[in-house]
Order: sequence, then structure tokens, then C-alpha cells
Amino acid sequence: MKFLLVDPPHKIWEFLRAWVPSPGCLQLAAYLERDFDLEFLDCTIQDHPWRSLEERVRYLRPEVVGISVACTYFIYDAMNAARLVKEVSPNSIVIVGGAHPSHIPEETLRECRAIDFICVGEGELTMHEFLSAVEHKEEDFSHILGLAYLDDQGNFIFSGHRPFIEDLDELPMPAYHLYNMEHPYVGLPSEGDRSLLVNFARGCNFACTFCSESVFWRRSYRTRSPKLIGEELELLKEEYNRQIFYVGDNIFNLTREKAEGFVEEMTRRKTGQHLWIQSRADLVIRDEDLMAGLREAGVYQVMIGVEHAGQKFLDEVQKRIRMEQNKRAMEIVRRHGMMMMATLMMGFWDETEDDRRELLKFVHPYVDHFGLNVITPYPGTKFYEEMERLGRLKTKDWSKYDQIEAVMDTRYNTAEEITEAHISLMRRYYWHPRELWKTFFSRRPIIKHQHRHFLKIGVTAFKHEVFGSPMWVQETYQTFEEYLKERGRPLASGL
Ligand code: B12
Ligand code: SF4
Repeated sequence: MKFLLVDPPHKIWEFLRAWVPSPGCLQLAAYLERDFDLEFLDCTIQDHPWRSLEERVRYLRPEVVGISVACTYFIYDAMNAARLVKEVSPNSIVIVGGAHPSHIPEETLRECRAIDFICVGEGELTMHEFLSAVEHKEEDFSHILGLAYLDDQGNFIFSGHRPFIEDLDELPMPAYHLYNMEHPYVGLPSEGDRSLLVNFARGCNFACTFCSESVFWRRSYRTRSPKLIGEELELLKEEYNRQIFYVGDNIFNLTREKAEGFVEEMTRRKTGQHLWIQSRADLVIRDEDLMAGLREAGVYQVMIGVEHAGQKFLDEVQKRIRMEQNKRAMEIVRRHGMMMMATLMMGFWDETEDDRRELLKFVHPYVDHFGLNVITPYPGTKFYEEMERLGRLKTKDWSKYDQIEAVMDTRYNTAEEITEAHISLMRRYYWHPRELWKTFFSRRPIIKHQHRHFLKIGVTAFKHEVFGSPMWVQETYQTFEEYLKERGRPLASGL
């Protein structure tokens, strides 16, 4: 039985200039390829993404096609991929997985009739049972936990949440061997040529109201053991020449035990690799005594969810952090010779222009750089429910839920003004002579490199605004509509 796992076509924004094989897909593929005939197609790195998908499906006629949705903002790409699959191979079963469809399965199924099933939550076990059932020609899937679908009468059925895999060490190494790791899009250009994003843990047991990950993993937390983390990093060095990693784990040191184990493992292995990890202020403070060890183990950058400079904003999203903690944690990171990156959010209801200015003033003395996002109400989160209840969502066009475009007005500004303010704040900060100076003269090569990347982003944005040149990387990128035009035939009705 053939199973085709698809990462559907997405635009890769020029300002990220990054694409990485989805860790979720690689982990799923590694688990399933042991028992099923599996192929993984990341359409994004194909020269002709939609055509490649169509041709692959036509050639393989897979019994099951699985489509991944890594971000809310990618959902229409996944829906269009499902439509194309059904058009070419009506007998293929289409199943979709990822956080967004898991949070609103009924709405997703009703909006796109080309999707037969949604895998709600963690994929490996559900998908394994599902593929076995298909292989055995079963027709009733209601006993498989973690599945959502519409029955013959159009009733929405959810078979119930599946308990999580207890020990992530039971999962095989992600299936890097199924991916074209040498493709020029693969990596994180802000971090250098030999970089990659990796993921070793699932979930977070804090409950910030805006966060879709802690909801998706139902406030649980599991991690691979330091030994397997070490093995994976070493494999990436030996086989794929990867040296610099953004570790996607929400909170790298959520448990002290993991951080300690990691320090021990990596100082023993001495792979000379460099890692950028994420954490929270309170946990950086708790683990202050581990910071020197983390530095020695290869951590060069710590990213902290500082979010805002106003305590009232932190409280509003139940961050459970005091501003003093944010300051102290940032100081600790710097004192230990690591780069400090803050993630920040703007666009809160009560936020004024002064608050936003204050935000940048607040972080400036501590950060090497920051990521500023527009606060976005993701389906599944408390923040979303609250904003919906208050009637603040201006749109449910999910393609706008990208943390760049504001989807809500604030008390003082329209969403459009917030979107503009976001761009202009970033520009004002990074085009300031002080920051531009770092681009050319910083003594730390990584800072120079990162600032060059930011400068390039600025130039791209400028070219986009003035000449309308595309903001994405793939020269041959087509929207689905453009592809259908080229194809010359519309899709069968009803899909
Ligand atoms: C990897 C990643 C990326 C990669 C995506 C690569 C790819 N090929 O998709 C890159 C770096 C490109 C990326 C980019 C962006 N990302 Co991102 N990213 C992540 C990150 C760090 C890790 C996700 C992960 O690996 N999770 C672990 C795996 C195991 O879980 P999983 O993916 O959910 O997969 C499991 C299940 O969902 C399920 N499953 C998944 N797919 C499928 C398919 C099938 C068929 C089945 C059955 C099951 C299934 O099974 C898997 C295994 O159990 C998360 C943060 C985080 N820690 O979660 C943010 C995150 C997903 N990104 C996010 C965002 C917003 C973005 C951007 C839009 C951000 C921006 N403004 O810059 C950009 C998009 C840029 C673009 N268009 O160019 C948000 C999404 C929020 C939301 N709810 O929509 C997150 C949650 C971060 C955040 N808090 O802001 N990102
Ligand atoms: S924002 Fe960070 S700390 Fe808060 S719930 Fe999400 S992952 Fe956890």
C-alpha cells in the first residue's frame, strides 16, 4: 500500500529565506516507513510545486495521501493540495494533520470536501493504525482514536483524543535520508550556510493564552533524552555537514534535568556545533548556574519570550512573568557570553504608540536582536476565544494569520495601521546607524552575518514596496489559481 506524505506548496518569504524539512513530517515519516511503503514530497522545494504534486500523485496513485499543515497560515495551501490530489486520483484517501486542522476539524472538513480525514493531535500512532486499517480494507474507522471526519450523512465525528506517546525515545531518528538536504533553500540564512532547525521536544506546560502549541499538546511536555539529542546532532554533522541549529523546542530547559543531561552529553561529545535555544525568563533565572555549561555545550544564543515592556500586557496573556524577571534573565544570558534574542509582540488592544516605543527602549540595552510579531489569535487558544467573543476578529481569512499582518484593530489603531507600525518599527530599529554599524564592524562574525541578513531583508521590502517585486524566494512559484490557469482545466465541481 502506497502512502504519500506531502508538505504542500508554500511561499517562502524572502525575508526568512529559510526552509527546513518539517520536523513533524520527518518524525512521522521515520515512524511509518518501517511498516508502510512511504514517499515524502516537500512541494516547496520543487521547481514547479503544484505540477510536481499532480504528476507524483498521477504516477503513484497512492491509496493514502497525508498532507501536513505546520501553521494556520498554510491551511489554504493544504486544502488546495487536497483538491488537486482528489482531482487526479479520486480513490486516494486524503488525511490532513497539524495544529490548525486539529483545533478546528469540523470547520476544516466542511470548508474542504476533498479532505476525508483529519488526524487530530500527535500523528505517529494514529496514522499507523489508520494505514493498517486501510491496508486491511476496513471501512469503519471510528475505533481509531485521534480521527475526525464527516460520516455519510454529513455528521461530524471525532473519535476522541489519543493519549500521547509516553517516551519520545521510542521514535526513530527523523527521516533526513528521505529529504534533499542539499537543496539551496534548506537552512536558516540568518545563521549561516550549514544551519538547520531541529526539534527534540513536544509541548509546554505553561498556559500563555495566545500560544497554540501548549494547547495542541494539551499542556503536556515530553523530550528526547540527551543521549538521542547528541546522536541526532552528531548524525547531522557527519552525514549532512550541519553545524548551527535553531532548536524548535518551545522551552529547551523546561526541565532542569534535560538541560543538565544535555550539558553533560555535549561536553562529552565535543562536536563543536552551535545551538540557538528558546526559554522563559523564570527558567533562565532558575538555571543560572547551568548557563556556563550550556555555553560550553555549544549554546550561542538564547531566545526569550519577553513579549512586551508593559506588565499589564504580560498579565493579559497570562505569561506569569514579571518585567524584573525579563530584565534579569536577559542580563544573565549576556553575562554568560551568549547572544540574547527576545521575541516580542505588539498589537494589544490597549497598546499606544508610546507603549510600542517603550518596548524597543526596554529591550534595547539587553538584546543582540529581536523578533517582533503582531499578536495573532490562533484557533484553539483562549486568546482566540476571547477575541472572537469580543467581536475583534476582522477576518477569518487564515492566510492573514501570519504574525506580520494584523487581523484586529486596537483601541487606538486600525489593523492596517498596526501592520504598518510593525514594519516601520523594525525598519527604524535595524536601519538605525548604530545597528547598521554592526553589519560591517561588529567584532562577532555571527552578529555581522545576522545584521547583513536584516539589511538584505530591508532592501527586499523596499524593492517590494517601490517596484512590486515578489517577497518570496521561489522564482517559479505559482499560486494555485495561476497553476489551474496554466493547466487549462478547472477542477471538477464540488472540490
Ligand atoms: C519548524 C517550524 C517552522 C518551519 C516550517 C517548515 C515546514 N516545512 O513546515 C519554518 C522555519 C519554515 C517556519 C516558518 C514559519 N513559522 Co513556524 N514553526 C516551526 C516550529 C519551530 C516547530 C514545529 C515543529 O516541528 N513541531 C514539532 C512537531 C513534532 O510537531 P508538528 O509539526 O505539529 O507535527 C506533529 C503533528 O502535528 C502531526 N502532523 C503534522 N503533519 C501531519 C500530517 C499528517 C498527514 C498527519 C497524519 C499528522 C501530521 O504529526 C506530527 C508528529 O506527531 C514551531 C514552534 C514549535 N515549537 O512548535 C513554529 C510554528 C509552527 N511557526 C509558526 C509560524 C507563525 C511561522 C511563520 C508564519 C512565522 C513568521 N511570521 O515568520 C513562518 C512561515 C514562513 C514562510 N512562509 O516562509 C507558528 C504557528 C502558529 C500557528 N498556530 O499558526 C509556530 C507554532 C511558532 C509560534 N508560536 O509562533 N516554522
Ligand atoms: S508561549 Fe512559551 S511559555 Fe507560554 S505556553 Fe507557549 S511555549 Fe509555553
